[in-house]
Amino acid sequence: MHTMDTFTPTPADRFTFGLWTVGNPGRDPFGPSVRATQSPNRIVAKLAECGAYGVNLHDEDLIPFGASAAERDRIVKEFKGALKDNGMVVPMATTNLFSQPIFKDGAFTSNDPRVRTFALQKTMRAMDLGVELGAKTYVFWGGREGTESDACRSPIDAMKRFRDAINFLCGYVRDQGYDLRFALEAKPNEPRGDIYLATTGHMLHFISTLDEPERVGVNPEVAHETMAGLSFVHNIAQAMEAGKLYHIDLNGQRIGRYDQDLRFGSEDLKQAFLTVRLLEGIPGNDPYTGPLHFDAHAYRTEDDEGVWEFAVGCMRTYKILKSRALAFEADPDVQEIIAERTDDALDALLNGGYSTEAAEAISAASIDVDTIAKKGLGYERLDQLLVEHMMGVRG
Ligand code: GLT
Ligand code: MN
Ligand code: MN
Repeated sequence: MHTMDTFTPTPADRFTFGLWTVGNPGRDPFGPSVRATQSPNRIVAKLAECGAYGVNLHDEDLIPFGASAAERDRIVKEFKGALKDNGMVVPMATTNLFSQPIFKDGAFTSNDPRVRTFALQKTMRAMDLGVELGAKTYVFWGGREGTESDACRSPIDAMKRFRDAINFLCGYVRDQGYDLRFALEAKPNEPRGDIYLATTGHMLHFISTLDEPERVGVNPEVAHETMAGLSFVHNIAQAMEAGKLYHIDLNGQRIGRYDQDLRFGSEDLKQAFLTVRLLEGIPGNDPYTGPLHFDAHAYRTEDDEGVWEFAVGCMRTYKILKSRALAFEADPDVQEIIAERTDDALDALLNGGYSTEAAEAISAASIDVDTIAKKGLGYERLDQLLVEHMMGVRG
């Protein structure tokens, strides 16, 4: 399909896709499927052919809702065979707590204790499945944990119920001795009018209120933070700095729209460039070393061939942006502008924390306010260099 070059994806790049992503048949609220439903085993083989490292899944992506134990075991056995034959792994698993009608008013936050019980039951079974397939990360996306009318329940009770569920499931994982971390995925709205814990920042605080906060991190998605009009780079930076970026959902999105889940880098290329730069640790931070997951799908205009063009496109764009980011960082003109302005005495003071002596020294420091205020910072030049590197005319 593509000629091999330095941007051809390989398993060493750690790229993953959900079964639901490349398996998306193009159904939307206005029309039915336009592509055939693919078997999970075919998806595994095709992804391997494209150079992906692994595949992620919801319980129901693999095992139809209501399947018998015998049917489940047969499907799992065949799926494991497909993984082995194609050298693919399952790094992440999750539960579908949004499709079945019983979850129409949420799962863990539902007012009905029977729904909450069923949600825990389904999640424990899906965790067993994920662990059996080798998953090390378990994602929680609260798809229907939200409201159209907040008169239906106290949002304070919703927080408590969500916390109780995550605490309970941490207990289950401990009890089973599973090596599994949780990654919470935020989204501001859709399919509900408002979804609880709307952004990655909300999730980060929520995690600090859990019984076992070390087990739990975040799974930020480009589209979801962009829908809320937020900077994806700032979101992941906060998560990385807190040691909480346990997983990531890469895709493309334009602000103010429904959840588009477009091919990575197909919108807001500058944000995508800065995202890759940060994930790879290019400015000097600790890199993100987990799987690079694309939670996206092909346009509804596409046939099967277009789906695999889409998948390869996500991965190639990531690799191309990485090489562009390295070239940008190595450019002396760039370095000259971003080089940290240092002052050994002031730096020591600022990094030393509070003491009475430091307060006195800071009070006494003489700062040339006018000179500093007058000087331009060169960020127009810096951003133009960034754009030129992205467009491939430098480096
Ligand atoms: C669903 C959602 C995604 C989540 C998936 C995990 S399912 O497609 O739109 O953002 O990451 O449940
Ligand atoms: Mn997602
Ligand atoms: Mn999305």
